[in-house]
Amino acid sequence: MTLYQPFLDSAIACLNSRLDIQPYPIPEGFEHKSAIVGKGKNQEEIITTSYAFQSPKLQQIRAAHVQGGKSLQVLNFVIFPHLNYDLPFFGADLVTLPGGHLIALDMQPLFAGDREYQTKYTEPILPIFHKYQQHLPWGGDFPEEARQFFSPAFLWTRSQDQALVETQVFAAFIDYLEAYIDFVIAADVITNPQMLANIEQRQLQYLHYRAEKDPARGMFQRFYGKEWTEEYIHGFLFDLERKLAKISGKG
Ligand code: DBV
Repeated sequence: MTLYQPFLDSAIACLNSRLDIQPYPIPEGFEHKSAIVGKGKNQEEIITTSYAFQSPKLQQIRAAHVQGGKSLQVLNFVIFPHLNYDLPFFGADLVTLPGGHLIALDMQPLFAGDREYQTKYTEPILPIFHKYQQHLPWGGDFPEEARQFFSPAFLWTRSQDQALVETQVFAAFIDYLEAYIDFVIAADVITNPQMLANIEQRQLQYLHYRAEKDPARGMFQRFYGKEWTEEYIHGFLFDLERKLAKISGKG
């Protein structure tokens, strides 16, 4: 059992028990990918598996799980709401590299600067944030341009301590996900045309940023090549742009 497998299993179990989730298509070649890297004694098989679901209010719930031995484990888990809900994104980036663990967990707001939005989608999370923040000290600098996509409840830490990941980070991940599911259950459909246009615009900005700046791009290119990586990013991890192009007949 690798470090993030229980995170993945528990997340899927939570989602299944509380929402009506259905499979979301994963393009061929992405469900399971493996490569052997390194030489001799340092040889390691790097396996990336993908998971994806959808629900009536959630356009895509998806996870990428990279397993490459003790010093390379990644779980990137993101939920994209349908464009007729004002829900935030659920975003978890759990990364174990030779230098240690890097943890990013947030409900990423559509409208970070909007007071009403904060009251609705950030304030309820703050008690959970404070509960874990004391165990997970601020991880330091992160890209300035990413700031607009994070909430004040952004848990961001770097640690060498695997036990901390297995206990506090695991509990935080599940608490954030449960709180996210509460939001999903409570969310009402948006019909105001101006609001719908704003949601689509912000979702695309977010997606664009994440696809453009994906910090895993270098890693995936090394393991699986450039072509596979770009297809994986734009055709699966952050696929909304292509889906919209298809709907409007441009794709
Ligand atoms: N990150 C992803 C996806 C990954 C992934 C889809 C499938 O968005 C993994 C894999 N993140 C990943 C890896 C690293 C990071 C780092 C492998 C390590 C990269 C390296 O050091 O080589 C939050 N993730 C990071 C970093 C941040 C985030 C700030 C450090 C980047 C750096 O120091 O340059 N998560 C990241 C982010 C957003 C988010 C910027 C949102 C806007 O949700």
